[in-house]
Amino acid sequence: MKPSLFIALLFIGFVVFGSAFSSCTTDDVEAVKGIDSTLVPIDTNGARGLVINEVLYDPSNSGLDGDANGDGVYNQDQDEFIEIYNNGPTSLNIGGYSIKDSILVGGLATTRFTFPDNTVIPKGKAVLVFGGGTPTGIFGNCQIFLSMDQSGLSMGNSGETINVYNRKGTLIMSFNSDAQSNNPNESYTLNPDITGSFAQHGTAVPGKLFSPGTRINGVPF
Ligand SMILES: [Ca+2]
Ligand SMILES: [Ca+2]
Ligand SMILES: [Ca+2]
Repeated sequence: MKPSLFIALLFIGFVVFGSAFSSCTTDDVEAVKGIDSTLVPIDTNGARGLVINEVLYDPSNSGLDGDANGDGVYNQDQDEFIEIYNNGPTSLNIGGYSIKDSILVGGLATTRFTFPDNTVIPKGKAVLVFGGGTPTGIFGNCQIFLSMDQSGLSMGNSGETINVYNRKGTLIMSFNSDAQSNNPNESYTLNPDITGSFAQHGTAVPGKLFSPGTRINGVPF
C-alpha cells in the first residue's frame, strides 16, 4: 500500500470512529441536559417524566409471600423495593440522584441510596432499587441496584415519605406511605402503570402482590 493511501485510510478511520465516539458522549451530555426539563410534567396535559411507579415498603411476612427479590428468603428490609420509570422523551442520566426518607437525623434527611455516576435509564425503561439480598429472577431485564450496599432502604410502614432528589439536591418526586394504608403486605403501584394513581397491587391483579421491574401484568417495560 502506498504511504499516501495508508494515511488517507487512517484519516477516514479517525473521522468515522472519532465521530461515533463523540456522538456517544454527546448523547450522555444531552441526556444530562434533558433531565431537569423532563422531571416536571413534560406537556401541558401533565404527562409525567421520571416517575416512581411502584413501591414495596411492607413485604408480607407470611411464608415467602414477601420474597420480592426472589432469593428464597423473606427479609423485611431486603425485599423492599422502589421501581422508577423513565417516561420522558430521552434517556436520562440519574447518576448522583438520591433516595432519602423523611426521618431527620441531626436535622438532615437520611440518604438511603445514591445512584452511581452515569446510571442511565433508557426512554421507556425502569430501574429497580431493592433493599438488599440476592435478587434472583428476570425483573423485566431492568437495571437492579441494592440499597444495602449503602444504607438499606429501611422504609417505614407508616408515617414516612420517600423522596427522590436530583444531583443538585432538588426534590423531584415523592411517595408518601402514610397517604396509603398501613401494613398492606403488598406493594403500591401506579394503576394503570406510569399514568395512574397509586393502588395496592392486589387490587390491580388479584393475588399478585408486586411486580418489580415489570408492568402490573408482568410484561416488561
Ligand atoms: Ca418496611
Ligand atoms: Ca427475599
Ligand atoms: Ca411494577
